[in-house]
Amino acid sequence: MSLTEHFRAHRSCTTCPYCGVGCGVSATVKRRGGGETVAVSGDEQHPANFGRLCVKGSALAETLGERGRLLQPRLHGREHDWDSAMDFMARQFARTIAEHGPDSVAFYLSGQLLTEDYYVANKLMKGFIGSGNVDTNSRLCMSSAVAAYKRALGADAVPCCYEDLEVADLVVLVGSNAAWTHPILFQRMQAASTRLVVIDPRASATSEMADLHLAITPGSDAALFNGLLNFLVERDRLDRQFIDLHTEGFDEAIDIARDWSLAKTAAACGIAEQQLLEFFRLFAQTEKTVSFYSQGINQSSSGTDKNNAIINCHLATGRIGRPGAGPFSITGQPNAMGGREVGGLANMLAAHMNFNAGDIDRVGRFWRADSVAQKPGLKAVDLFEAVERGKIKAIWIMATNPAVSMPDAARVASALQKCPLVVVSDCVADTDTARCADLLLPATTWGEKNGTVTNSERRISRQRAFLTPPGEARHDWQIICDLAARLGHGDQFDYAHPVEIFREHAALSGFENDGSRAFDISALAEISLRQYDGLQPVQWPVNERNPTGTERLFTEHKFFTATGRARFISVQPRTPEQSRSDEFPLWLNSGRLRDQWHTMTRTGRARNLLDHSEMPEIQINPGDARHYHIGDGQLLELRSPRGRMCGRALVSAAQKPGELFAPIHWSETLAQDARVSALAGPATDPHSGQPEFKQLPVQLSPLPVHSYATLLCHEETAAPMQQWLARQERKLVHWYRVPCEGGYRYELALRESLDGRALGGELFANSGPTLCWQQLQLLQGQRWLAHTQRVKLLIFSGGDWRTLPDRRVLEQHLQQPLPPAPAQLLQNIAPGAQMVCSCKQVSRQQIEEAIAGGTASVEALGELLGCGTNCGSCKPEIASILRANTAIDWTLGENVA
Ligand SMILES: Nc1nc2c(c(=O)[nH]1)N[C@H]1C(S)=C(S)[C@@H](COP(=O)(O)OP(=O)(O)OC[C@H]3O[C@@H](n4cnc5c(=O)[nH]c(N)nc54)[C@H](O)[C@@H]3O)O[C@H]1N2
Ligand SMILES: Nc1nc2c(c(=O)[nH]1)N[C@H]1C(S)=C(S)[C@@H](COP(=O)(O)OP(=O)(O)OC[C@H]3O[C@@H](n4cnc5c(=O)[nH]c(N)nc54)[C@H](O)[C@@H]3O)O[C@H]1N2
Ligand code: SF4
Ligand SMILES: [Mo]
Repeated sequence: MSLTEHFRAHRSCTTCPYCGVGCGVSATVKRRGGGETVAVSGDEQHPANFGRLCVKGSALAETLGERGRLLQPRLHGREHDWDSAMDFMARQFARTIAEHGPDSVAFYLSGQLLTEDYYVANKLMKGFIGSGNVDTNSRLCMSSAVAAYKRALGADAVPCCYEDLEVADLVVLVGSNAAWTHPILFQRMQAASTRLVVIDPRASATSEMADLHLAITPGSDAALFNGLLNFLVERDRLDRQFIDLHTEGFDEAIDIARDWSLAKTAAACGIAEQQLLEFFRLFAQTEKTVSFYSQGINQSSSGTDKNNAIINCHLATGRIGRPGAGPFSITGQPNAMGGREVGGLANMLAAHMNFNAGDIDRVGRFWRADSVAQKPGLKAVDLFEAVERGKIKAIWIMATNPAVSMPDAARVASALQKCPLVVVSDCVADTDTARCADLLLPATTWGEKNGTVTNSERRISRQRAFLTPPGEARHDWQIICDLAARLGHGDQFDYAHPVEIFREHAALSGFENDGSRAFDISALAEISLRQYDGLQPVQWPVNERNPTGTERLFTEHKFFTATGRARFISVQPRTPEQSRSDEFPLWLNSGRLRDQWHTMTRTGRARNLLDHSEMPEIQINPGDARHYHIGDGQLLELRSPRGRMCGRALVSAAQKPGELFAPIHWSETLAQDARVSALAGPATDPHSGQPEFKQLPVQLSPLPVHSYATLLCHEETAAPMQQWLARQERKLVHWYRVPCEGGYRYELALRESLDGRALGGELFANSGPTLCWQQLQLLQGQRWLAHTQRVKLLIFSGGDWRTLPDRRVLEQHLQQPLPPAPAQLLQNIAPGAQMVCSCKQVSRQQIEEAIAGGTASVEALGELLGCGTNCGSCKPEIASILRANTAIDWTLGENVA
């Protein structure tokens, strides 16, 4: 065998499957002997990231591999071949539709599907089954931004591009923690030295780097931007010509905004007038201003209005369609934008067309479909309510985990459990939603899939396959077309390759368009397979007028409204629908952590990514912590009118008094009672149907714990361990687990002392006499080791979880052979360190020691320890450790409120 045959490396360019920045990734697969290794790096040619990747993107290779993957269809828990699984599904769907009509079935999709997957799913339901019941997790994410753009600009069209963030002199980040959630864009702003204002009730990694941080009262953004509009009028900082020539509705909007004096706005927002004035002046003076907004704005019962309140200020100053200026809604998921293009939301039809007679007829002719849905379908919250009420009797969920991410998550899970047919397509075998499924279908995922995604700046990029799908996993588009064929629509779903779907999608976008619809990629309608495979990232519209794509929209100030003018929307600010009370006196805010993606089915596989935070932590202000007698690490229970969740306290001055913050990432598969969305009620925005997630009224109580235990077991012991946990309601206060190399680490909080020997006995009930035991009694607690030739179980218990041994060291024992004297494994191991830099594995303690030793800047710490020198995502935290002695003064906010 020659050396080249033995060792082959193949490099391909693709796109990151996480956030809406849409970074280009270069993946190199090395085939050595029988095995494959993958290395990823940033694609230097890609205009989103020019070679950089954040911590999640950098760890992509560690998330690959077969562990935990769903490899074969499973019907009612038993493995089946594809043919019988699909046959079952088609018969059930056909029967349900025949008996109860098309609206008795639904698809619930995801902004993580590729455009080609999304297109065929939408076409099947809206064109051929004949129901509008296709909704997507983008409802929880972008739908208010969509509704607001449509109201103001006449189309769901993001005006800006990434370069605007560098050209701008001021970027106002509203309800965005971009340093963690859109890290590469944030780094681009930082590199360009753009001035930053952050509007967010809490301090975050983003506000840490800002020139000005307005820690407003939760939910008060519309008041803030009405106040700004009023200020612009009062100080005559308007672009009168732009308003006269290119907009409508200004007078009405101003009539309401005029009420919002500086004093009234400051009071509503809970900040000092002086601080507000500083922001207003900065905005008024700076022509090149981009407003960059995300879930702090969208996830609200008045999110559409909040979006419009921001857009109003841009219209009033003519700051749209110009380099370095515009209202920039930033998308969350890698293909949230692609989903909007194909009509993935229940109230859109396809290719930016709506449910009006003309569009319905047009789409029907194009698809050669005579049963096109005549009306919008149910939006996510209503859709799952319809499942609960038995109106929807068959639902197919693809690439999303609603039993974790939907408001009232526990109720959604039980609605699914009652539903006659639940089909779930996922790449992962065990998710909260998969546990509710009748039929599980194994999907391919990143690295195996082939198609396109569109990022936040309307840029279409290719995801390219470089790995062979494991087991019997199939592409989502293939599974959808298979169902279509079995339902009798084979002719219209006869695609051999995603390029054929893409061509059709592109052709539909241009079909009878004539400039009436923003989304138009008709220039790509005849793309060859070779051109598709070589497609360079391109921003839509891509049509006859703009054959190489379009950086910015609205440069000629022509909008997609009937009059061609942009619309001011009169906004009457509203407070959150779910309100605080004596019984539920605290606000719970929720959002993302730096190193995890959503429900952790993928990032949770990269062990290094769990170092930053491995358990659900509830952030609480030090004053509140004192009031409730809570210390750092104390186990807490939160209750809302809807549900409950548990987590450990993280006492932090970043939170204002009366406000808590919890991460969205943990699910019931990873921890007990850890779903933050279980606390959310069904309050939604009236225009978009987007749920109110960011302001939930809760009560808090510390949970008494008698002792803690850390338990390490191999993969094969995990199932009996889960069963044991399920039986411990009386003894167990809380558990969570960390997937690690070769097995799991469980962290238990107990009402009594743990009898490790009894637990081990249950887990190894069938091991018989081959099981050996070691036991060690220490002052701090007890330790056990149970082992056979093949497996080990290590248990360490004690009264304080932080004094238990370093978990990293313990985890290594799972992979190593037993030492000659096995009891050695139980000897003293020091407690562990908290990692700040995941890439270079630098801990908080190391950084603090270096600071104490005189190292005084982020750069110098990087030189000394390496922290922050790879992806840079941890730089804001290093800066905050540096500034740790300057406490944040929230007292002002408290007084005003
Ligand atoms: N690391 C990581 N990155 C991600 C994701 C992930 O899971 N992990 N998910 C991606 C997805 S799908 C999305 S949608 C984006 C979301 O990106 P972001 O919207 O940036 O993320 P969040 O953490 O949900 O919320 C942002 C901020 O809104 C603030 N906020 C809460 N209430 C209010 C309010 O009333 N007013 C204002 N002004 N702010 C408020 C919160 O305190 C929080 O800091 O992130 C994307 N990027
Ligand atoms: N309280 C609260 N709740 C929230 C939010 C919040 O801020 N606060 N944010 C909301 C937002 S913005 C979002 S976007 C949602 C996200 O919430 P979800 O969409 O529910 O979360 P994910 O974990 O991304 O779910 C994606 C699933 O698809 C699977 N998957 C990955 N790739 C593929 C593929 O190619 N094909 C298939 N078939 N499956 C695949 C993954 O394994 C995973 O199970 O959460 C929402 N919920
Ligand atoms: S910023 Fe990070 S998560 Fe987002 S696309 Fe780029 S590498 Fe992926
Ligand atoms: Mo999202």
